[in-house]
Amino acid sequence: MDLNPDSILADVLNIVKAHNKWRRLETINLIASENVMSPLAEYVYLNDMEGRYAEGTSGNRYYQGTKYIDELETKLANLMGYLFHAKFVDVRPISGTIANMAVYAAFTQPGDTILSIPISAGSHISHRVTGAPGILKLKVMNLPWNNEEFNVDIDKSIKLIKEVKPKIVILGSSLYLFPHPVKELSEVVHEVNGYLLHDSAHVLGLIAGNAFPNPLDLGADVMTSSTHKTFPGPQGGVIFTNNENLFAPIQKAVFPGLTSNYHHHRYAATAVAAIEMMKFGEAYAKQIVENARTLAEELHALGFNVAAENKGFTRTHQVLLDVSKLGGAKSAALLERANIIVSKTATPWDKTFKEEVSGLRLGVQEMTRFGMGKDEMKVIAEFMARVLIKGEEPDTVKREVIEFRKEFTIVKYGLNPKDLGMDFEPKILL
Ligand code: DSN
Repeated sequence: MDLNPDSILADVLNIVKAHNKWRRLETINLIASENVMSPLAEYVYLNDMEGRYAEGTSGNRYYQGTKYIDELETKLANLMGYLFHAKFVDVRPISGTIANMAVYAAFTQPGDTILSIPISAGSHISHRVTGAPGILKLKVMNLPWNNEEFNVDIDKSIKLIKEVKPKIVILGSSLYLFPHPVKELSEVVHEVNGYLLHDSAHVLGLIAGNAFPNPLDLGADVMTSSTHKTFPGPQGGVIFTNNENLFAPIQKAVFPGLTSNYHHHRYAATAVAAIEMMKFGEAYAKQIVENARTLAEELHALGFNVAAENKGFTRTHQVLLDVSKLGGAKSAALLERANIIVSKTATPWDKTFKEEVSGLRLGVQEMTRFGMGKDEMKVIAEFMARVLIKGEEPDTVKREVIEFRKEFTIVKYGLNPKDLGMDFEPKILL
């Protein structure tokens, strides 16, 4: 290994430049859990708060020098509370997983049972025994799932909740095509003295744009989320509730429980993203859902096996393809060679998915943010069919993808420093 610091430094910079060029300018990114920030959010993301500590809560810190962090944290919590109809908001969790873990830590004891949807139906790892609940020694049981409805089976779930009396029932998932039955389950969860937690990580931007029902309005006790999927902020986490009694233990679990620094430099960029959602959220969310629906229809017309045809394919940013013939991993790898970035996923009908999964999960939020509409979804579907159905050489398609992508490099539905009269445009390293 070359240990010359100058050549390592050159390598580091080159790796970053290559990544930025490839993922920002040359690929069609359909990873459903990612997004790009606006130029203004990226500009304010780099700030001195990055290196500071502010353990505690606003106005009640264990450190000096936090007056502006206090002000910003409070402002961001208020903004997010307004946007998502929550009286109490904790913006300190550094990720969605930490947000979920804080909720479990606040309301469960080792040995307690929680219910979440099956991993094959798209549950997040932080809802499962292999993740945070396992670390906290919780027992995790599956909510019954209905493949036809592509949703939680309501009647069977009500029966199970009555039998098991779980401490927490988690709805919301990483593969998320249709709203889960929050209203239908919350009543019975409350009857057995449990809490309904909705993980809104994937759909937060859609909720902000009124394109997806707000779980807090429908009876969820707590809503957790990350802040960087359809909601186009920096990577981070957040917890919402309207119940003051629940908020205090949640806050305690976040600190001193699970975090010591909160990566405060992301607060300003998260606030910019929230303001962008207030200004442009409706148009953005509507376009995302239309694009996802169009992509699903086009893929179906080109011969793909698209999930949930009987339900109109999707009501979110996501589309699920069953590519069991080729396999999820192989299909995703072929598409990557064509500069189309997707994630393989289990499907609810996969019997075993440890070795091979049969699905591809697609998300259109990032390409929508770069200004793509229904016409572009048709082009993307055609690119995918050429690689996966017609068996065309991915390198040939890749050249066309790079050309196609050149027209879509400016973030829409977002703010730019120029909008505020600043006469420059921040640029990532290229
Ligand atoms: N695992 C991520 C996803 O892709 O959905 C979320 O953390």
